[in-house]
Amino acid sequence: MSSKMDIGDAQHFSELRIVLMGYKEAGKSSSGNTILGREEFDLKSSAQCVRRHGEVADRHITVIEAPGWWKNYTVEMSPELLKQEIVLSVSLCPPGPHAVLLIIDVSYRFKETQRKAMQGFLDLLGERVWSHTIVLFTYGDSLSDISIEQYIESEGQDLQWLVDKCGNRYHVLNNHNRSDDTQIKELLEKIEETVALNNGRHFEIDRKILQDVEERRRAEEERAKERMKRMQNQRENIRSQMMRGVEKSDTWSMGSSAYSSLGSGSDSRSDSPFNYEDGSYLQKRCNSMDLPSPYMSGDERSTTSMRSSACSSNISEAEEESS
Ligand SMILES: Nc1nc2c(ncn2[C@@H]2O[C@H](COP(=O)(O)OP(=O)(O)OP(=O)(O)O)[C@@H](O)[C@H]2O)c(=O)[nH]1
Ligand SMILES: [Mg+2]
Repeated sequence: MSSKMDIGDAQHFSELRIVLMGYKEAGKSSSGNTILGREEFDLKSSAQCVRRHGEVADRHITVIEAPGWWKNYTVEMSPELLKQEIVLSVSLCPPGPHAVLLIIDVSYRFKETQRKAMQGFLDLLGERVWSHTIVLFTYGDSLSDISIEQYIESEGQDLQWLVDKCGNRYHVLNNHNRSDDTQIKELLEKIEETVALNNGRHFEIDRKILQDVEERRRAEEERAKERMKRMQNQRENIRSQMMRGVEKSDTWSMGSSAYSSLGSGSDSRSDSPFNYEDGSYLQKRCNSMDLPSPYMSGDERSTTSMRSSACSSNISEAEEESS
């Protein structure tokens, strides 16, 4: 299947596949919407990749948004599931993306940590990805009257290093000005130039890297299923032990009422946890046990765990920024 058409001197592609990557809140979804010319991506965070399509300037465009990493976290500090999802993002537009757009918000200071994170996450995809990567700056509106080149120069050596590493390929978007369609036309042309520099080839991730991640993910899913099974058995055991306790307690209470009627006068049963004759105590105990529901789906489970680690990251991020 050839997606290439010749229009005059320019190489015009009838189909383009794009992956958006970057830290959280950099403007990935907004850029996806600007590229597709409509609200295709929700502006809410997702732990999974999101894929959308559209027809733009005579091209069929597929855009994948990979989940964002925490701004002040390097790849080593980031959760395993997030790293896997980022690697898998490039396999969601087979045979592979024409370009990876690395999103950077110009209203936020670019520091060494961000450079390390970008380097680390892209390196997960293999060295070849760099020749298909374009830095896409968002918040172009906040640049006011300085040019993007002035911004890159003033931001320091970490950003300059990153732009150089991407072969000096960059573009700036103002996602709050959708009426300016030249910004998208120029971006698509830059993507086509990037493909031309790669001898007309899209990016294809090393099969070995993908297999490793898929195998690890399958093994984790198996372990998660096993854990859920163990937890369900454990709950069954606890329940049946408690039921046996209720039965014993009932037998005991019949006997003890005989004792109490012998003259102590005190109602020792009032302290007994098994005092509810209708079994409602048992139900309450089971309901209040701090155990996760065994009926949670795999996605919810991964989202929950990502969110919880994400929450702790968020706190650290806030602390780092305020210090
Ligand atoms: N002023 C301005 N705001 C922008 C621009 N691009 C994105 N935003 C805003 O930045 C915020 C985050 O944008 P998103 O597109 O949701 O960012 P994201 O990277 O997809 O975020 P996550 O998916 O949560 O990681 C939103 O409030 C957007 O409206 C831009 O070019 N200019
Ligand atoms: Mg988003």
